Amino acid sequence: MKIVNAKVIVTSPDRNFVTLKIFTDEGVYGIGDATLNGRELAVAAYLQEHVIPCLTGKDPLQSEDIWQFLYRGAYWRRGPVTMSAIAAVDTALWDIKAKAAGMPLYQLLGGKSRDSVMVYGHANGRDIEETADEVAKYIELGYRAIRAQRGIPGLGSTYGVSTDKMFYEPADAELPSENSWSSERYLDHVPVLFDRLRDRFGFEPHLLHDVHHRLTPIEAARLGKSLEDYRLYWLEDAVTAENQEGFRLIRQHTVTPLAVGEVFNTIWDCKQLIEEQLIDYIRTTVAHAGGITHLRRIADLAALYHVRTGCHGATDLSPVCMGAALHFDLWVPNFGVQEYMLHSEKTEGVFPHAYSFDKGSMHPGDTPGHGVDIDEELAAKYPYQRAYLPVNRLQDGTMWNW
Ligand code: KDG
Ligand code: MG
Repeated sequence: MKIVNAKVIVTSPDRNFVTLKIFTDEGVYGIGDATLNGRELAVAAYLQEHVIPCLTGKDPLQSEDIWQFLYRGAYWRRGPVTMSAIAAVDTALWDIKAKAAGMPLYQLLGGKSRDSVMVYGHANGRDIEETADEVAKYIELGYRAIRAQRGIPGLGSTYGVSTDKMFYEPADAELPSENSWSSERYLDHVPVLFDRLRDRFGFEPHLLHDVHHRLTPIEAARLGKSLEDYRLYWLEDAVTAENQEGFRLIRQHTVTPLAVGEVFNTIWDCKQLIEEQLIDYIRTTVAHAGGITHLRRIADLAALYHVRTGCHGATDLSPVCMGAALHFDLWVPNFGVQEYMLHSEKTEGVFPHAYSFDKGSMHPGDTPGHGVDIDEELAAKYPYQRAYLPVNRLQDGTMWNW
């Protein structure tokens, strides 16, 4: 089998997605997600100008060698743009391989380790009661794991809180909008939310919370400690993780489980965190961390240190990534949970898929490949729209982490 052609499809059915489609001489094609929120065209250009010319003529079944060619063979390594491009190629090649074998992708990884995949949804509200009512809605839908976020009094907007609830979309402006932030206010208000949620819903539902990189290690340690009685499933991205040693301090102070990694793109970004057992869940996913080939390596390293997976699954990961991630989740022995945010109806139309949701769990489906396709005619009706994630400032105007 040979790769004869590849193309990049950029479409915006309510939000931007970049999809790579690889064609073979045997008529089988594969698709991969190359979406990097707010930087879509950088990945599209990397693929178009620097990756696609090297693919033509290669055997698509040699996905390991192609991965090594694109990673090891390149002098300039790593980074979100490069790794998203490599991920798209890798996902498309696994799709081709599984279609050629006539099997769902998870069978090629080693078969299923579970019947279905537990997913968590996002409950959010402007205040405690609104968030609690949203949690109730997710419980009603059968979710066993729910992420809860609340508005912080005195702050105009807070990460994770939206008016459109289930369809939360942070990349909402043609130029970055500005949020304002106060760690002091946030630290005072978050524990009260979880006190209320445990009081109303008991300890059965898994509750999760995302700090979105905003605290310092000592502040994160304090938050983790103050949440211990509410037994969170995880506390996510408590600090920015460039400084991996920073997690030692958090770990010394709290037994609240820690999750990190949605912005990581290689095993090197999480090596120390995993090896020193400073985290409990690794959040890397297919589209941003080098595809199935590399994600599998991260998961295998994590398994040695009791770290479980919790793949990123926000709306900016396309249904193609979601489908591939669900195959990975069904197989991976050290699975924890999968994030699931609903895509809009328009997005679902552009990406017909075999995966399904039932009472808080998902299944990738059993069609050969990863089970997600792209309707190119429909995709062409939604041209790219520039959209940025917000930026964040402290209340005195100092630039902070968003
Ligand atoms: O593009 C940024 C989003 O993917 C991110 O803000 C979502 O933190 C996020 C999450 O946990 O889903
Ligand atoms: Mg997050």
